[in-house]
Amino acid sequence: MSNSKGQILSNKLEIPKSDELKHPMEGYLREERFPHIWCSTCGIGTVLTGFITGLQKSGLDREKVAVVSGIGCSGRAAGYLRLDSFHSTHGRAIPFATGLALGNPELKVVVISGDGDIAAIGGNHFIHAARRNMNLTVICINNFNYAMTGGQAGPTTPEEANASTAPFGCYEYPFNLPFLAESSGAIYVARWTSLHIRRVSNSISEALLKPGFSFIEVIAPCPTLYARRNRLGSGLDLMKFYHDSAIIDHNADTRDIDIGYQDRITIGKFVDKDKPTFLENKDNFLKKKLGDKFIQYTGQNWE
Ligand SMILES: Cc1ncc(C[n+]2csc(CCOP(=O)(O)OP(=O)(O)O)c2C)c(N)n1
Ligand code: SF4
Ligand SMILES: [Mg+2]
Repeated sequence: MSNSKGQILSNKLEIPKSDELKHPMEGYLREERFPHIWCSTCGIGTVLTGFITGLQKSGLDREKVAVVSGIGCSGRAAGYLRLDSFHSTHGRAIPFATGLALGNPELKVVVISGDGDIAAIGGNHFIHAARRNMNLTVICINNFNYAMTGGQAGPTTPEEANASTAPFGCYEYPFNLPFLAESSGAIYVARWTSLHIRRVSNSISEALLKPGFSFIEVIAPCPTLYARRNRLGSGLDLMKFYHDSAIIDHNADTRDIDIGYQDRITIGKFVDKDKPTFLENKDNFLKKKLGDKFIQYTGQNWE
């Protein structure tokens, strides 16, 4: 692969020694792709930083971690990470990630993408990956709109919020993503805002170490479209709003944590349980059915 200047870009994970680091994130970002596309005070970069910190804290071997994104401003996350990362098509990050996780069960596969990508066009894949308890960590950056394509209303846009396709305000009922994830079968469900970045990174590190379908929603500012159309100010103003209106309640019932327009935001870790993953379940089931004829798939013996 080469960049626009014809320089060869390597996917090889050349990690600088700690005393040579200019920055703690160095080695985790594809600096040759900078400047990034994100607007000033957009929340996506903060979530990316939270992910890198969470990955470092988890102690996982980065050569065994893959990151997949779909399309959108949030969908650019994978492309900036110096990991095995893939920028897939809109709504198809979860099926792409499912293929990776099944093809190589040794990998920890992470999806980082937007609310539109995961809950609108990709909603079907989301509920079925959770139902099957696929071994994936899904991080959804929820900025309440389809930002990249001009600020259209999507399935998480709160009622009353203005969007380019809802000039008088949105009148659809939005998804409550933690409830959707839990009721579909996720074994780990949390919601944070980009202000609560230490909690974001701790949660990511915890989720990465849990086998099965884990889901983390991070509410993040989109100052250029969502905030501008709703006259909510800059990303910094939205961070102040998160400070004043987010309530941490780990015991909250996910059925009760809908997000209203500029209303309180309940955050916390709501679900943390253990259940056999899709592959464990399949192996146990087929072992029982086939006895000695059963050959376990390891990702190495498919031929
Ligand atoms: C199949 C298909 N349909 C529609 C689009 C246009 N499209 C690109 S990004 C996007 C929405 C992105 O919204 P979200 O996932 O919330 O990401 P954000 O930009 O808000 O971070 C849409 C509709 C596309 N690229 N492909
Ligand atoms: S349009 Fe919104 S989501 Fe996209 S980069 Fe700008 S601020 Fe971020
Ligand atoms: Mg969005």
